[in-house]
Amino acid sequence: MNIVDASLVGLHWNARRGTAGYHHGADLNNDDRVNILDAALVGLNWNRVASSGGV
Ligand SMILES: [Ca+2]
Repeated sequence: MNIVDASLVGLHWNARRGTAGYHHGADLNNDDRVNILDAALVGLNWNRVASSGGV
């Protein structure tokens, strides 16, 4: 997680899967929405590599 991940979450904030604003890279917990839970994951995993392999 780094500034790129944080930027993706910000750019795609509140987007849902299937909409134009959605980006898989911003949906860190894969719940089909980009929201506070994804932002929290960025904070928790700052400077760590995502176990899922990332984007
Ligand atoms: Ca999410």
